Order: sequence, then C-alpha cells, then structure tokens
Amino acid sequence: ATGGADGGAHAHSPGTGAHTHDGATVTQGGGDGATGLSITSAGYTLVPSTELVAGRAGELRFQIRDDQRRAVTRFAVVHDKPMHVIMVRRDLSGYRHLHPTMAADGTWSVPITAPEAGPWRMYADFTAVADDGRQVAVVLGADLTASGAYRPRPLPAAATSATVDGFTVGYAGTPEVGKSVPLRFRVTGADGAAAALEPYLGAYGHLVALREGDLGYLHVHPEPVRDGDDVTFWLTAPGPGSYRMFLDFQVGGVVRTAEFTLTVA
Ligand SMILES: [Cu+2]
Repeated sequence: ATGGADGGAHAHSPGTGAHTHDGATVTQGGGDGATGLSITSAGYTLVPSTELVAGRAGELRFQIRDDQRRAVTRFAVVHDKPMHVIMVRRDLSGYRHLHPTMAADGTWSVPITAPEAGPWRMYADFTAVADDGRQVAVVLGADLTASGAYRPRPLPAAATSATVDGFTVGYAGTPEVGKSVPLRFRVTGADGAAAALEPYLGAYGHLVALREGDLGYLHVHPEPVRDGDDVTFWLTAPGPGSYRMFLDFQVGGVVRTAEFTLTVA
C-alpha cells in the first residue's frame, strides 16, 4: 500500500484516486501523483453527454466505456457509493460532490445546475470491475462549458480555518511534496464545542484536494476511525503550488463543505 509518514502503519479505506488496496485492484498510473487530468486512463474513457447552461436546471449525463468501446456497468462500491462525481469551475469555485444513478445501459445521471458561466471540470472517481473480476480504481476528468461571460475569481488566500453555516472547521498539519502527511481536521459548532460529526461515505468526512493551474486531483486517504474530536486524512502533495481542499462533513443529517486554500512550498 502507499505508505504514510509512519512507514505505512496507518489504515485507510479504499478509495479516492488510484492506489492498491489489495492484490485484486490495479492502480492507475501508480505512485502518488495527481489524477483526473485525462479523459482516458487505464483503458477507461469518460464520455459526457451534457450541455451545461448557466442558471438553468439540467442533468449531468455520462458513460464510462472500456477499451472495446462498451459502456461499463459493473462498479465496486467504494466510500459507500459506486460512483463519485466532483464538479468545480476551473477557477476552483462552485464545488459540488454528486452521486449519480446508473441506468441499465451504463448511463449515469444526476440533476445539476451550473450557477455561473464558465469552464467546469467534472471528475468521475470510480472502481470498475472488469470481465475477469479485476478491480481498477480510476479518476477521469473532462471539461464542460457553460457558455456566457466568464469572470474567474482569484483563489482565496491560504488559511487553515474556514467557516460554513455557523460551523468553524480548522486543521493542523503541513503537507509536503512526495510524502504522505496527516491533516487533522476539527469541526466546531456555534457554541464553541466540537460538533457531533456523523459518518459520511464510510468515514467522518470526505476530503478532495485539487491543484490550481491544472486541476489535478490528489490522493487523500481517510482514517476510518476518529482520533478524539479530530478527523484525520493522509494527503500527498505531488508538487509545490497552491491547492484548494474541500472537506465534506455531516452534522444533523446535513452535509456541508468547508473550503481551504493550501500552499505547498
Ligand atoms: Cu462521493
């Protein structure tokens, strides 16, 4: 398995991005680089069939096709879902984490509204099951454009604390290039006490990190158990630069997202 700073002693559930969980799972590209930069990888191709119109309710539709152009219909459940879709505008605003449903022909769909015009990036994060039973973890990415005037926003300044709906979320830890480093997140409610986090997608939170400049999708491994009030994720920065991190957490049955800009020297 991809090792932590402690030599790999940490446990992580299978999932985000491409890494080996066991002998039956093939890695995408291997190593701890960024993924999601390509529409085809490991023999699988993302085929979107969606027209985004800013401000209008629509539907995100796509298929995953194999190297024989057949729509894939067998997927392993990872982090409680067979398919995870991340959408973000290319200026890293407008983050969404969606769980589409699949029709019998392998077409995935989920309602979506692009609130603003511009180029949007979609990521399909999944583990396909091949004919011979092999499991292949892949993250594919494609651009979808909502036509209209695009005014990109500058990336917010780096910070280790963020607020959302009265919750304050902070983290401790300093990511390093090429090394798996723990980030310990804590969610505090309006009363100043630690929030009562509920399990979400098989852990006490779900973290996605995207790189500014090319929107590379980073590998993040959650710890399945909490450390007191903290929720720990292991993150490997593939290189120096700025990243936007999105932490989804659930309290009182509601999922919220805290966003942080991270600069790795
Ligand atoms: Cu998901």
